[in-house]
Order: sequence, then C-alpha cells, then structure tokens
Amino acid sequence: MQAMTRAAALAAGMIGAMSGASATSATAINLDAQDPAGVTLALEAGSYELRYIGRAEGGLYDSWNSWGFVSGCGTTPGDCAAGWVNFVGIEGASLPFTYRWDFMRYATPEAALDAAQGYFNPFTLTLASPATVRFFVPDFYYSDNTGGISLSLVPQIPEPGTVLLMAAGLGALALRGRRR
Ligand SMILES: [Ca+2]
Repeated sequence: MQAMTRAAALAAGMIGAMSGASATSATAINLDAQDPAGVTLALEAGSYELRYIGRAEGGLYDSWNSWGFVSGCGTTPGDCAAGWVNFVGIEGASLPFTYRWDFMRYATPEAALDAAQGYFNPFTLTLASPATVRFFVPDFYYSDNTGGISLSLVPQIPEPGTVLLMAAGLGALALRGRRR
C-alpha cells in the first residue's frame, strides 16, 4: 500500500514537472499572402508552442484571402465560395503535420482568425532533432491575395530543476522495476 502511494506521488510529481515547462521569448511569424516564400526558421530540437495571433495580439495579419474578394456566403459562418481563410503551410523534415486550416472560407478576416484560434490554439511542434522549418501561405496564384497569417512561436524549455526532478523520478521508477 505504501509502495502504491509512493508511486502515485512520484507520478503526480512527474506530471507536475512536465506541465511546469517554462515559456521563453516568443518569435512572431508574419506571412504576407502575396509572398510565396514565407518565413524559414532554423530551430533546435525540442517542443514549440504555436498560436494564431491576430492584429489584436500584435500580429500583422488576421487571416488571408486567396481571391481578394468575398462572394457566395450563406448563413453558416465559413461557407463562402470565396473569402478569408486561416490556411497556413508548415514544411520541414519529419514534422508531425504540414498545414493548419479548418477548410472554411469566411466573410471577414476576423471571423477566419477567431475560428483558427478556437480550433487550433495552441498547437505544438515537436522536433526530435534540429530542423529547418518553413512557414508559408499555400496557394497557386499569389498576386490576387490580400492579408496574411501571423503566428507566435514559443520554445518550451524545461527549467533545470524540472529536468533534475524528472531524472530522479525516472531513476526511482527504474529501480522499482528492477526490484520486482
Ligand atoms: Ca490567390
């Protein structure tokens, strides 16, 4: 019984340690919808928290429009024939995903951003090794585009104390396993 309690406490401690990862400085990624190149970042191995940020959060853009106009909107938000989208491409070796988009076309840039923030914020990019990652607006014809996409990228770096605590926890678990 005592062993069970200790194991439970250990597990709780480790979970607490993992969620205690501290956020360091944020990088703003602003993607002009008329620029096919986008933004390329050389990132270290580790986890990064990504968020859609609009103009209200310090970004340059709320969302982008691949047609330069809005048309054919019905009664449901996002069901326009042409409109504002929250589509962003994320390209690199061994990435867990290659884009984010809710597949909708909205009547306003704010509506497309609101939807993206509701669906996706925050999302995590985990790199097993250092990687070059390109963020871009995916399209075929860029000259008719308006707006863009703004993201914030924050590396999730465990504090030194957290790393020690996790190492101690894993060591204790390993010992327990060996004694069985
Ligand atoms: Ca276009």
